[in-house]
Amino acid sequence: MVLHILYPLSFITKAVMNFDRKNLDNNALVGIYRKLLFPRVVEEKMLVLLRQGRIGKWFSGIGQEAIAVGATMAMQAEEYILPMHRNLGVFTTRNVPFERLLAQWVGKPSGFTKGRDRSFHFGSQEHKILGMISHLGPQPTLANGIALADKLSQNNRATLVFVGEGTTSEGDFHEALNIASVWNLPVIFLVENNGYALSTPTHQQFNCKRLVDRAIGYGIEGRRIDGNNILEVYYNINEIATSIRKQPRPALVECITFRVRGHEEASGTKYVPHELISEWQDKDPIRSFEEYLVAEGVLRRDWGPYLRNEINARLEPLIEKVFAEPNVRADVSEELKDVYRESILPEVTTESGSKVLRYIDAISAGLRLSMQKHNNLILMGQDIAAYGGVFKVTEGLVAEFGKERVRNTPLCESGVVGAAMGLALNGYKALVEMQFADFASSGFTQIVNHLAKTHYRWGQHVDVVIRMPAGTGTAAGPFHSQSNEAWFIKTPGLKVVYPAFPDDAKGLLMAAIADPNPVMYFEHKYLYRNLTGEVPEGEAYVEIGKARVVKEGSAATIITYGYAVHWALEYLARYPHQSIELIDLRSLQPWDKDTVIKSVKKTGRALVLHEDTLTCGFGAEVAASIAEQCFTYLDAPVMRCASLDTPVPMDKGLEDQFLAKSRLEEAINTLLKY
Ligand SMILES: Cc1ncc(C[n+]2csc(CCOP(=O)(O)OP(=O)(O)O)c2C)c(N)n1
Ligand SMILES: [Mg+2]
Repeated sequence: MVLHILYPLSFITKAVMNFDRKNLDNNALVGIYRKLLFPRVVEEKMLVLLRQGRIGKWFSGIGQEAIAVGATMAMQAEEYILPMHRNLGVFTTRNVPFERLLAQWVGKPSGFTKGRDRSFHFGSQEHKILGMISHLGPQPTLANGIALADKLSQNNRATLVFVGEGTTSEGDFHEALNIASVWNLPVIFLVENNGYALSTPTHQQFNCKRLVDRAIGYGIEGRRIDGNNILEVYYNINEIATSIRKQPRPALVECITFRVRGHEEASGTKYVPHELISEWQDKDPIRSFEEYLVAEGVLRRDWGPYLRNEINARLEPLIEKVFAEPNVRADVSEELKDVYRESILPEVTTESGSKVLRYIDAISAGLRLSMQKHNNLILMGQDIAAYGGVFKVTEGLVAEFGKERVRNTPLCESGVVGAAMGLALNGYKALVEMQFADFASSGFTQIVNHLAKTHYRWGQHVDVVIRMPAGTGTAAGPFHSQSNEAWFIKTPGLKVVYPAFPDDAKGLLMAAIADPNPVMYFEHKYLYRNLTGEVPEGEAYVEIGKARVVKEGSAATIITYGYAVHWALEYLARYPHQSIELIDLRSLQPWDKDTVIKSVKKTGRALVLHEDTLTCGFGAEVAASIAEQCFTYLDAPVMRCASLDTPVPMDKGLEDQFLAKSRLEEAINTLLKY
């Protein structure tokens, strides 16, 4: 029969919904019943408010409550839970006050995101709950970082993360299972298989017989359980959590349930066979449990309605209180302030000498000192431990700091950036080495949506640095040579730095690591071994957001950064009589507008130069700012000199032609002669 192919109903039928109380006494069972009932009554209330137009969207978890409630009950209060959009029961079981939840859903100030994000898109450190972002898949990768932090702290804790069965098709889910398995992380990956992902039934979503069999491929334990049986959920999660606290390792639990309402209320259930819905309504987790409790003599039949009334009476005044709360005040400065956590540079009290170092050695020195200074700093990346990284930046660090802190990762970027974020959410600092900056595209959502937006959304800082070996000069072609800083500069919430000299390489790296915000740290591969300079020997910090005037001049200003600073220096060395001011921006987000504007007002001519391609490169932003703020001071149009709008070619001759450097002299001449 078609329905049975669609969904293995035979797995759970009314007859096999067996509740086994084990040694739970009557009080405990009633307590569980209350916990199970509460989110149902809240949701029913929300459906009324939705119909009244008082709330917007609603993603219903009706009929699935036993999973969120049962699993949450099995976790200890100090253990993190990472729920999804149907898991109200996690929040209510963790005693998050209903009025704060409602305030969150309707965007009031007493919610969790100051009206900046909706529904369950928030976290609460107080309740050890880390909410999802819309992209769904990243959620399990965070759990790995959280669990890694717990494992490193040796505090015998487990982490629980929820995913829908549709979400298991996302790459992040697979990266997360793989990392958790390889690193033996105490994470319970709970798949809530409710038959549908929006309108997509499971047979269009995956082609394995049972989703739980994925566990075999990752070498971890898997269990498939009845997600509508609260005691079964509770006992299974409890058993796994107890075991993995002692012997850290992941487990995959597939909870079978059904989404009896629409994906969200507005989308309806037309595409779901009615028989399926009514069959699953018969297996309603609350009604089934009620029946069991009545049969056991634990609950009087009239108790259910009584308790519902009691909860409703409690909710009513709270609802009115929340709706009476004034709306969030729109305040530009408050909005901008919350994009980043405030950052204060550490003070350096001891004077140290300096030493001539190669650019690459300055980065390594900054890393080593930061590892010594922050004993909660974890380095992660492909081949960074014994091998020392493909460029040998981390050579020797594993011997000094051990493989727990200098971690080789499997070949996956998204999962690792997610783990870095999880570490940061659980009290650590994390630094990820991208093997090449180009590969950051494989972790893009994590960087631009997860790392970048979290502080603004719910006030949680994300203490992660990503090292980005970037740029040309090594004839490495389109996928190992890109200058992709512009992808990140335009994303509010990220800081972006790009040192051009060894001392800045060390100082900016140490500042990035000290900074509580996510920082993209670009390092130029060609400069690694082709540039030396004086570098302070001890701790050194270069303030993020401050440019360096490399050379003073009066006839024009060149504003640049990274490798291109050296092209400008070469030019100036060739034409020493020209009085050109050279500014190395060093930081691209935030960037030092004041220094640039001051210089251009003085010289009246500006050329923005970079290795990145022209269109929408950072030069466009700098040029626009100069045009806006220096218009009446300019003796020539603001000019840009950038690389060709093509992918980076491999052949040396083609690469030379591609690079802005080949057009620099002509650009300066045009600017000066204008
Ligand atoms: C990356 C991404 N793609 C698509 C969506 C749209 N979307 C939101 S929820 C959802 C279905 C999720 O299904 P599942 O994981 O089974 O969870 P369920 O809604 O059934 O609880 C989809 C497709 C999204 N939010 N993010
Ligand atoms: Mg689903």
